[in-house]
Amino acid sequence: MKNYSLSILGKTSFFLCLLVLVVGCSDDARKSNAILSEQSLPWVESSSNLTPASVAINTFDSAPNGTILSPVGAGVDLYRGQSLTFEAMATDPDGDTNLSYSWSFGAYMPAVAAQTATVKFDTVGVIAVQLNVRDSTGKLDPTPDTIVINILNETDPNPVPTPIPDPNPGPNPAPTPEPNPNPNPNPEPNPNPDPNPGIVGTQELPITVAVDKNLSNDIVEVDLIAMESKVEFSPGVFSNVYTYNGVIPGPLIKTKVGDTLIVNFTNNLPEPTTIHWHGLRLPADMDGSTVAQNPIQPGESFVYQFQVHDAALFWYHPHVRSNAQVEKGLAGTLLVENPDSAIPAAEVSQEIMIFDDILLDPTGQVTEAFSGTPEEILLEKINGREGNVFLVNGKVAPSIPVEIGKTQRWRIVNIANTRFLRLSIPNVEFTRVGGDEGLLYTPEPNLKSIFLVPGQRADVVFTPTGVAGDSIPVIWTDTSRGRHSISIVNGEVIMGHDHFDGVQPEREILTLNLIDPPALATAFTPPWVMEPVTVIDTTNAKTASFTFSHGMPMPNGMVDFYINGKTFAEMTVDDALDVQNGDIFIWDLVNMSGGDHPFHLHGFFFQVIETIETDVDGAVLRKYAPNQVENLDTVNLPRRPGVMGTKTTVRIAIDFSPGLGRTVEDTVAFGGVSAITNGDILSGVRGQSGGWQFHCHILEHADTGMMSFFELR
Ligand SMILES: [Cu+2]
Repeated sequence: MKNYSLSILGKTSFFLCLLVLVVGCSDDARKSNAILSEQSLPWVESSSNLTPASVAINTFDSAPNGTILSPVGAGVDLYRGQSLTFEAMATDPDGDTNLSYSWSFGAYMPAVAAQTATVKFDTVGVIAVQLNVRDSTGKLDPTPDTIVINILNETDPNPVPTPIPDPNPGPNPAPTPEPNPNPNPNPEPNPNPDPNPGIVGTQELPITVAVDKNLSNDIVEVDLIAMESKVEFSPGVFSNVYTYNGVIPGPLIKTKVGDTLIVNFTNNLPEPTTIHWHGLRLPADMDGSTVAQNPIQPGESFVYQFQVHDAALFWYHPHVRSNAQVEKGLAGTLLVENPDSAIPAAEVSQEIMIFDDILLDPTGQVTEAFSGTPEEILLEKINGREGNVFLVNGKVAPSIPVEIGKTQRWRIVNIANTRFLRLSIPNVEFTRVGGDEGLLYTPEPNLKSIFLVPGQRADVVFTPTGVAGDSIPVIWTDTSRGRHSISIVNGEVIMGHDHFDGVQPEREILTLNLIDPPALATAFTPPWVMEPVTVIDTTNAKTASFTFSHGMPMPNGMVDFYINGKTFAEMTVDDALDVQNGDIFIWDLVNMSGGDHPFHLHGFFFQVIETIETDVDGAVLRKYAPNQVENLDTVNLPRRPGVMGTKTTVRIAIDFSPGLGRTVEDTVAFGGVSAITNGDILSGVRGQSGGWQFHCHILEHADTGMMSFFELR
């Protein structure tokens, strides 16, 4: 066994190696050993000579900073019901050997504090096991070992993959008189048959929580590793995915207002990536967009560090080839809590609900972005990608217990590439208490459904009623958003109205199993005023206008999406809007196209002033304003109200004043897409000056050009 040295902050350093002993649980012991030796541990030393007592795993390479050599790919395969014994051995150069060890197993099972831990795995799925070692001063080894374990359901070590989703279109809900050569551009699986009988009945929706390895009360420090993994969305079928730390969704990062978040990020993907912190007001050089940061290359690391200021649910995802990387699994949540919230944690039962959909092929693999025939490629570009499998917290059609009479607070995020989310529960009325950027000024009660475009969040409460033993579905309902049909006839692209738009079959994506509460539950009613909102004063605002449109679809599958008539790739710094620190702006976001576009602004809040529909001559057809002023980072731009030439304009206000720890200094050499650099990001003053992106959050549209940026000076 080899020991590799790690150098860490300051004087302390550990010598660490990790031992995994297989202690089979009775009958399965031999099988377990066989599996480990034959197929599952490419990174094990002397894999030809495995015995149950001496499987040594080198979790670190010889790099002085202790780069994690493994896991790459699947990691360890185990069967449900089997046990693994983990043994950690570390020597402390301080010589007092007063080390403490703890193991974390995501949210699936409790953490264990010991040098040796034997753990039985009863949950099918992917579990990242992390080892944390502290020295006598309490200082944590900054590079904990992580092992990814696939817990399999089958007893056959080589299960024959069975197709899960039915990629064929469901039955046509209504015959249509108009000829449509391609009636269903976004194939839906048959809505009725149980898509995943082996997973239905899951009693919980665990989300792995990132381990905070920093002792300071106001610093949260976590490690994220982007890696290739396998997950079992359907029993026995392993999908090759991308994950943060081996789990889908990525680890939940828990912080409180004012905390400094440090994320030690390593890219173990075979392609470059970044992390964008969706909705966060952070320094420009931490934003992770491609005008803020050069992509992090495979094998490279990057430290994201910023303070969190707003109590809300945020999420993080790549900003490089985001349509492909997010679809393959890279997305996680960041919760910033306010200990003095108007909704005390003790009053409600809080759940984080991460909704997604993915497009799996008949073998259970994620379909490549923009693949297939030119017609299929155009459909994915024009309409965005909608998947055939719905995921709630990474699970297919899960069930969760819900206490009757106990108010549920659901923090919902829609991380789908494209799918608009309209959720309802029969006989339930929701009260929306918060959105993208935290609690509303006043609650919005009596809502029959919750609507979220990709990227948006909602904070809702409701109180379930009924009888213990009842099961209640959570239903997704389609929304008309301007989907198009595409056909290529004689080398000519014909784009038409899609009669499936808004009428796709309903789907039951989650089941609530009603249970009696342990004591008499009392419903919680949020206060009438929850959080003050500062209305942006636009008296002396500057103005800017951005049009959202697309070019002609070509028979070879090409189509460009534009902001102000250009794709992002065509833009130079000369195209970027100039913004001065302290400016107040009114932006007109003008949708000229026949489809909706969810607009997302990086790094700053905005407030919607009004929405204006105009005819071809510019005359106002209709105007409407939101119910209340709300801070947003994502808003839907509804499609034009009529024929080409009509427009829908969403008018927003943005305050570019520095603050929140952000100064006006520009610490990074920006200059737009042609001159990006990482700069020396961890030294000096941290500014909000720099390049900031805004784009459509239908990721296929963003990737096809509907993305722009401004320069803040
Ligand atoms: Cu769009």
